[in-house]
Amino acid sequence: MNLGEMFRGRLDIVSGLILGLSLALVPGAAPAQEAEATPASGKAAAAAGEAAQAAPAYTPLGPEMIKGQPEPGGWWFQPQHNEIGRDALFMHDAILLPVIAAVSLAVLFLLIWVMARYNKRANPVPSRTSHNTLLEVLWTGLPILILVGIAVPSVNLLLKQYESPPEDALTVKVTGYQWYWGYTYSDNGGFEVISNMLKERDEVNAGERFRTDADGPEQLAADNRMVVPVGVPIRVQTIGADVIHSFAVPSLWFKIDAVPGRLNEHVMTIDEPGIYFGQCSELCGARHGYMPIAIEAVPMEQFEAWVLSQGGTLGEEEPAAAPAAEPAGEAAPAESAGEA
Ligand SMILES: [Cu+2]
Repeated sequence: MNLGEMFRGRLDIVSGLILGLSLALVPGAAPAQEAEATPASGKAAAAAGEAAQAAPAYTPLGPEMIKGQPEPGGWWFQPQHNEIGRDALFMHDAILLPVIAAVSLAVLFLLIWVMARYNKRANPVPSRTSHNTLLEVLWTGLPILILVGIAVPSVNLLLKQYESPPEDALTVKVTGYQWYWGYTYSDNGGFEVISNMLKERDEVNAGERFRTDADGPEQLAADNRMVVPVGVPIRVQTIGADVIHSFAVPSLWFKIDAVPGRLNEHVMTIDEPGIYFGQCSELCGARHGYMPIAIEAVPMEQFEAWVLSQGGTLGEEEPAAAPAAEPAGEAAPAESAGEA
């Protein structure tokens, strides 16, 4: 690392600290964003009414469409709903687990055999054998073969999970906030949907929305879901607005960190319409356990109707709108790098 890089690194840290401080010094910032969600969805409802005449109306999927959620007493992986998930689950169930079980049983058998057959009582006169070339070649070669046999499909699977999305993939930027999620539809006019956990009936003030069974299970249901089209690749970009969060949905086989100042990317393709639940999976503060993820995959026409109901655009009519929606925090490190 040369001096210039060191200096730049320092500046990044300083600008990060300033950003953190300014966030901490604006106590109203987070609740204000939460409060904004209500009028926005009200506006959206009005827009949905207008859109209903022109385009096919969007209706949220009902609880019968929940496909990815934990089950009471569940101890295995959730059923997978895309190709990578199925491949990875096959790797675990059909390759890794049998190999682990076979190796463990073989070692257990050897231990018991040695204890029973070669103890002092069974062998009053000890053997003076110290080498056995065949055995030594076997117990070195066999594990190497097993490891290579595991490594080849394993690395292939890993590479597949890091594949870049195709150029025409739909981009959704997921921002982790303390303690809710924001979904920005960069290809659809750059609007952001704020998603908060729905509280129970006895936890809300009069008139506030509370969770019903139509929304999903307790602690997983969200007021606004991340709506995406089914069957097409989606470029999921994750970033943290304050601390590190992690965007994870077990039934879609991904867990991507949402790190402040860094954009992570993952291609998500969902096979069939449905609701898939997940949770923030990086300890991010006091309400870390209360920022569920609810992804709703719908056919393309339904998705487009939903986009219009949110005030978004279809296609790339307004690419200029996207940069304006970027949070100011991202610009800070670039500026300081320029100064250095
Ligand atoms: Cu979090």
